[in-house]
Amino acid sequence: MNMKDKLLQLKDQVLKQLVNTKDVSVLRNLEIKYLGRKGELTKILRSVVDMGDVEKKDIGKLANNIKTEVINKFAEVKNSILTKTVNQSFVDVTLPGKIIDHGHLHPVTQVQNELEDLFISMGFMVLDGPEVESDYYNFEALNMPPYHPARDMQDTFYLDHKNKEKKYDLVMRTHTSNVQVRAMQKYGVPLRCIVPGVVFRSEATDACHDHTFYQLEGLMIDKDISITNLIAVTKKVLNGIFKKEMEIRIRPGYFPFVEPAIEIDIKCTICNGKKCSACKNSGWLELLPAGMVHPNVLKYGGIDSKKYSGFAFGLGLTRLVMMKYGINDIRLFNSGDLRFLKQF
Ligand code: FA5
Repeated sequence: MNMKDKLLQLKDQVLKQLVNTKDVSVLRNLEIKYLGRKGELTKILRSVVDMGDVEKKDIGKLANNIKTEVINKFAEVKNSILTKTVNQSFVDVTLPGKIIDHGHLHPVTQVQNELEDLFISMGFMVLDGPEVESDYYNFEALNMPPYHPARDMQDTFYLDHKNKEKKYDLVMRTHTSNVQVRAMQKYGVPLRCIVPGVVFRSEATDACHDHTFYQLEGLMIDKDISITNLIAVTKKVLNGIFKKEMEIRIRPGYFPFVEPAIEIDIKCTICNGKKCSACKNSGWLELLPAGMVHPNVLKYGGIDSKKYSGFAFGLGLTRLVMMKYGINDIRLFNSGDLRFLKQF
């Protein structure tokens, strides 16, 4: 093929490709391919120098004309692409804006805040405590030495950490009771505090048991505190949360750190006492184990048990939220499922 035909064929090829180009970056690549420093058209123009005089004149003129035509076509296509893009990205400022989804507090946190307000109104302070706890504060200072069978009631996760005696000594706290002796040591008597927080158990989960859940500990120590104070405070709080008179049931219980120990149950709000899976077919839900602080625990906390007495309770906060909102499976709380969470 002679040079003239080659040039005309190249021109056709470029123009055809330009007709189908809708994108600026594709256009730029074509420009480099044909008109760049090593472009196909540029190469031909450079080779004109080495041609004979007659050919140089004809081919040179043709090549220059084609180059001008191609450059103009590139500019035209670029313009039309840019105009279209601007038109497409036109913003109608009169359109209503997009609503941005706001998050909100988790239902457990919402109820925790309500409880904190109720307890603060009764003169309790709100304390925090470590979630990774020493075996001492989680068990031993609560009258549960290493051999004590009551430790089995709260199967736990031990951390891979040993003390000087080569014993595992750190646990994920199994209850908020770990703060009882800490609070006594730090604040002394009289003492009125609550401790909301997350706790962990090595637990086979079901509708009312999770491995990670919330409790709210309560502790009141002063002169002449009796179990009637405990029942009065509990009733006030439950009625305040459920906004109605709650039916409760009190049974004897057992925890080594309180004596006597009681279990305060509420009537299952999901089946209204008719028995369902959420209340393990009993009609009642175990919500609030409690009792009078054991003299040994007061001693660990540096408090004279002959002068002072106190009550303690460990409210199952996540269970309380289940009952308040009629949720029949505790595992929903940690599921992260927005369909569930958006309902609160
Ligand atoms: C305790 O944890 C004691 N520390 C409570 C206590 C404090 C007693 C002070 C006396 C004085 P218990 O293991 O029963 O007790 O748990 C307390 C509450 O937490 C239960 O009543 C229940 O409501 C809730 N709970 C227990 N295990 C689970 C679980 N796996 N999932 C969800 N909630 C639970």
